[in-house]
Formats: sequence, C-alpha cells, structure tokens
Amino acid sequence: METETMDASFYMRLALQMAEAARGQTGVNPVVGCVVVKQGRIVGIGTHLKRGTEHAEVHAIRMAGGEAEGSTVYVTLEPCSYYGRTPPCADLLIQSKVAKVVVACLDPNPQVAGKGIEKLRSRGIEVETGVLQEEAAALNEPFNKYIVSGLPFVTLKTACTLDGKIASRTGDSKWITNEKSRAFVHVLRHRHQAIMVGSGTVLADDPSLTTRLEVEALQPIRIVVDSMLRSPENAKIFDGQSRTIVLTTDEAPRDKAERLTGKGVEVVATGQGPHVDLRMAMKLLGEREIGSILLEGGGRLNGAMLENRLVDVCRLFFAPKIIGGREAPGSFAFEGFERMSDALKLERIRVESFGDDVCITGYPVYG
Ligand code: AOF
Ligand code: ZN
Repeated sequence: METETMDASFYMRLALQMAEAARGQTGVNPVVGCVVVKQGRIVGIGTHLKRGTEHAEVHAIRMAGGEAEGSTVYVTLEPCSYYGRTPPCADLLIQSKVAKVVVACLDPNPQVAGKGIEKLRSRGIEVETGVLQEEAAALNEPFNKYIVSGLPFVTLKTACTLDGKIASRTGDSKWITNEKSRAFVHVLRHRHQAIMVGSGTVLADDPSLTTRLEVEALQPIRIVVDSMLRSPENAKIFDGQSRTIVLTTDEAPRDKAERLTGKGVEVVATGQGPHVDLRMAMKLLGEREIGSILLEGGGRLNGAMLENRLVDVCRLFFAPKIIGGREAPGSFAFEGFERMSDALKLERIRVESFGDDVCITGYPVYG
C-alpha cells in the first residue's frame, strides 16, 4: 500500500490498527493504540492488551525511552487521569516531558471525560483532538455504552433466508449462510465477551458456542436464557470447556439448578418468572463485568430483547435463498406491531457482501 500524504492521521491510523487488532481481549476496558513520534521517526508504539495491565501509552513511552522527551504522542483515546488498576497516563506523559499529544476521541468514562486533556494542557502540553475521532469511537462501542450505563453492549446477529427464515418448516438449518459469512461470525464471537442464546436454540441445535478460527481464538462466556431450565444437562454448552451462565427464574426446578451448579455452571435467577426478566438479566451481567454480548437468537429471544430495547446493533446475514413454509421459524418471533409506521427502524445502515450473502448492519432506533 502506497502512502500519498502524511499528516496526523497517518500516525493515528497506525495507532487505530493496533487498537483494532486487540478487539475482544481487553474485557470491559477499551482498546487503545499509541504511537510516539520524534523528529520524523516513530520511536515507540504500544497497545492496551489486557485489563489490569499497562495502558497503551505506557508501552509506547517505555519503548521510546529517552526519545520521549519533546516527542509527539498519538493516542486513540484521551489519556486517563486517575488511578484505576494502573496509574494515570496523563501523569506519565507529563513526567516524560512530551511536547504534544494528539487524541482521537475523548474517554466517556465519567472519571476521565476531558480531565485527562485538561491535565495535560494545564502543564503546558499542546493537545490536539478529533483526529480520526469517528473511527476511534466506533472501535469502542461496547466500552462506550458499558462505562456510562453498566449494561453490556448487545450485538444481535441472525442468519436467515431472503424470506427471513432461520430454519425450514422441518427445523433444518444447516447451513443457511455460506462459509464466508459463518467464518465472520466466529470473528464476531472472538470480539465479544459473551455469546447468548435461548433454550429453544439449545434444544433444537445443541450448539457448542465456541469460537473456531484458523488461529487461536478467544472463547467467549456462554449465556443461555432458560426460564424453566429446559436445556438438557448433557448439552454441549455444559461441557465445562468455558465459563457458562444460565439465566433463569425462581420457577425453574431447584434440583436441576443444583445439578448444573455442581457441574460448574453459574445459575442466575432473574425474578419470579414465568419469563427471565431480560432487563434485570442485563444488569446482573453488567455487574459480573460482562460488557459485550453477541446475541445469536433464536427468534423468540431476539424479539424479546428488541422489545426490551436491549439490542444496540443488528447484524443481519441474508443468504440468497427462499425456503418458505408458514410454520418455518423466523428471525424475530414477537407479537409485532399493528401498523407499518410503528415498525422498529434501523439507522446508520451498512451493507457488506460475503460471497453471495449480504450482511446488513443497522442500529435500532427506539422511539
Ligand atoms: C488510557 N490508555 O490504554 C486505556 C485507558 O483500571 P485501569 O487502570 O485499566 O483503567 C481503566 C480505565 O482507563 C478505562 O475505564 C478507561 O477509562 C481508561 N482506559 N486509558 O489512557 C489506555 N485502556
Ligand atoms: Zn491510561
């Protein structure tokens, strides 16, 4: 790839690429990249790799060593200004006597929210903001929601035929979308802290809900919404391979809850029932420091999550097929609206192709 011009976005792009590569591995922390430039040379690079470990700036400044003094630091997120699990990056930049800091976007964390930039400026460091701001903010959608609301960011993913079916009328669903689409879903799994399905999906498909990529991948926490604990005890999700949470109600059989707990499954009751209180469930998951969820249905859970306004973004994969069948299940099984004008609308639409499949991404607008 040829670089035609060089401006602040040149170094910020590199910082963003490093942050992007770390998506999925920082837990509820943001992904952040940092590049230190001195007299026209890159002298340090760094990215935040894991919650509780060094922030991006620390790695980059450490690499720059003595060259940090008088340098320009490009960072995708406003440097932090308080003691969390690690000390404030703003202080490090001040101590290192950097000349200038270029920031892509502000940190929405109420403990930072502009204070990092203020601190730098108050100590005479020049600060420029807004370079590749939108790209940087988009990388941290889950963090941006979680840090202000305490609720996980939910990505709803479906794979359906052009007539909106997620299986044939006999229940056959393998496969609807093509290999490219399915491979990308595993990238989405890698990037989310948890995957969530309903008990209907466990009963119908017995999914393992693991990430399968050509390279080693992160295995998300598995979450099943199962009001009555209908999921079979020998289901693949209870194989103990990764952390598994079952969201249920007080109406579920107690002995089954105990047996699942005995297998290492976390059984979390969300009220009396008969259905899981999804709003309470999201709050409880947030309290367990789950900041992002990939919702993989089926139709009833998708519908209920939308009705409760808990879905943040939809990623709808369509295969160029028509399966028909009045009884064939659809992507969204809920009561529905009476009038077209009441339909839930999606905005900021993006259309991508995966071979002959199409993926439509959109953000629900809750009126
Ligand atoms: C930065 N650079 O690379 C990251 C930042 O508990 P801690 O110490 O990891 O602090 C977490 C908070 O720090 C997080 O909520 C966010 O506001 C900020 N993350 N800041 O300057 C980084 N990861
Ligand atoms: Zn920091």
